[in-house]
Amino acid sequence: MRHKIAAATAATVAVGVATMLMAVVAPSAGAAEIEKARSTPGSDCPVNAVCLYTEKKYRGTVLVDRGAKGRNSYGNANDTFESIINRTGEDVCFFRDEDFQGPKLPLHHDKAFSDLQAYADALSSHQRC
Ligand SMILES: [Ca+2]
Repeated sequence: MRHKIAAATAATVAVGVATMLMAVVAPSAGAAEIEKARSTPGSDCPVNAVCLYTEKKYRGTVLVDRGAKGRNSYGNANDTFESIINRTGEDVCFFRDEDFQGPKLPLHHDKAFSDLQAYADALSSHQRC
């Protein structure tokens, strides 16, 4: 009788360890998936948002704007962006100056510029157009 109880206890412990191992493995697999998603440039830009990146090809620091009115200034981030994505479903115009002033760069809905070229490190506002 004692042996049977001991065996049952050992089995319970074994299951408990297996469950703990599963719990340890599962989150790390999820983290790997997130890392993979982030490694695809631009994949961090959500639907209905405008995303501006401080480096070409949608890399570097990203500014995500979900506002329907756009931005009349990027503040300290003015003149720092080198690539942009428009996932708003509407055409968006980017401007060299604050308050939608200066030379204008239109970006059609669901399009992107991987290299802003003449507009690199120059954009300071955007709005629907
Ligand atoms: Ca500017």
